[in-house]
Amino acid sequence: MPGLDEKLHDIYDEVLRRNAGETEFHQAVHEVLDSLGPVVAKHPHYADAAVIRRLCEPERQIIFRVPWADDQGNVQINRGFRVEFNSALGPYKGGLRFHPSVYLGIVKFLGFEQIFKNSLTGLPIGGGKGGSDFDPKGRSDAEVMRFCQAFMTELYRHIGEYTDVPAGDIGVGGREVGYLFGQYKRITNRYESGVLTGKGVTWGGSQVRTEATGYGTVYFTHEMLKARGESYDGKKVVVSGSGNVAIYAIEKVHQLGGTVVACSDSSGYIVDEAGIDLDLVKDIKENRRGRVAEYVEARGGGARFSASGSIWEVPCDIALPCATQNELNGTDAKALIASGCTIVAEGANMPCTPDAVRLFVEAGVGFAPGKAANAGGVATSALEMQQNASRDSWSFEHTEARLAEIMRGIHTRCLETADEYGSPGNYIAGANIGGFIQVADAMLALGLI
Ligand code: NDP
Ligand code: 2IT
Repeated sequence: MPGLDEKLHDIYDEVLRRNAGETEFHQAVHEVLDSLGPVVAKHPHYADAAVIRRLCEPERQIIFRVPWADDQGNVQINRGFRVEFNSALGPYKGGLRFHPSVYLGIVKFLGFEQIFKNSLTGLPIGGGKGGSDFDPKGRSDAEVMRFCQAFMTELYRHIGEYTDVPAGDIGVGGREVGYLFGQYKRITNRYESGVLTGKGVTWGGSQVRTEATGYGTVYFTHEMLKARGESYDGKKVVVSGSGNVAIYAIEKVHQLGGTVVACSDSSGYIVDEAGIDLDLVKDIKENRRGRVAEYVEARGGGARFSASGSIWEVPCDIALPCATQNELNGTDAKALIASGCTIVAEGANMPCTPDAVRLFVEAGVGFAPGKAANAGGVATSALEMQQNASRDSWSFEHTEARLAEIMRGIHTRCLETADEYGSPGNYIAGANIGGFIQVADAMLALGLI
């Protein structure tokens, strides 16, 4: 790929060579290296001390067999992963993803992004990610439980409050974290609350963790709007996905006076110009574990479902991709720009392709990368760890106020860093450089380890 300065180009070549076929990981590394030119120009010691090369190599990668029995008694074999990427700032921290597309390249891209995201929160957490190619769709509750127990039967030996603290991601929510925590507790005979986050509030979880990623993304865009003298009032918003992040992004947009007119799942998207009825979406996705298509029948009126085409063809002022990686491409970006969209923030991890990002930047669309915009989830996980460590639990209001403050802090840090390194207003540069410097300085302080 073009555009990298010579030292960074060599590092990128080495990443390509050593991680063949892991295209999402290559993409995530390129995105960061692309921002670091002005940093190594100003501070050559980062390149000379091989900090960047070390950052691109995970500290530890664990791959394991997950054998379990389905409801018919058939043996199923899945593959489990935990990539412990960087622990310079704190214990490895990041979610677990259960989705059939999961392979090492996806876990590594997510773990790599997590390093910089976690650094941006200003909280003491390193970066990691894990998951499995297990597909929860169509599985009974008992099957999901047996799978989670089998997964934890290997994972437990690698994690701990001071070592590595997993949480949820795609396909892993409160139910799965419950089964995982239960098995950890059984195997270790320890009520070690701080080993996992995203727990239920009655057994060591934090208020607001469920809402935090979606709420945080909307808080971040609210700061972007304020920086332009605008607000959410009267804004038309499109949110892709209908999972944890999407649902609570929709909730907060509505609370702030905007209207979400479309959302989606992997089978298609729904449009409701009157505003998405969130209670109905929650019932379909959280209770019934159904498909968004069911919305149209239940809602009637002007709502429609489309199984083909792209949700990004729906005109909007603000677009929040909250489903999965590379779900918004160059064609989608052109459609959004043509419809007058002025802000795009990544609620998901790396949902916009490099092409789409380039088009947004060229068109002057305010673009917030996931590392900054979706950091509210992991930040609230770190608040959950704080509460677990002090055997305390905070109120919803207090926790939400902390989240809002953290998102404001990340927004300010992005803009100040972007200014300092010659890219005023560029949230991509701000997030990548801001996240990098703190980790890199810690790595230098800790010596060659
Ligand atoms: P969920 O599993 O709760 O929801 C995922 C949503 O995205 C579902 O609507 C799902 O549709 C859709 N989706 C998933 N994969 C695909 C695909 N390949 N193609 C089309 N649609 C897809 O996950 P989350 O909401 O937790 O995660 C969404 C994104 O946010 C991910 O990128 C995740 O990494 C990121 N994220 C999550 C955080 C968290 O705290 N949970 C924190 C920060 C980022 P369907 O139901 O049909 O599968
Ligand atoms: O991508 C992410 O930041 C998450 N899935 C949340 C990780 C966490 O540890 O809360």
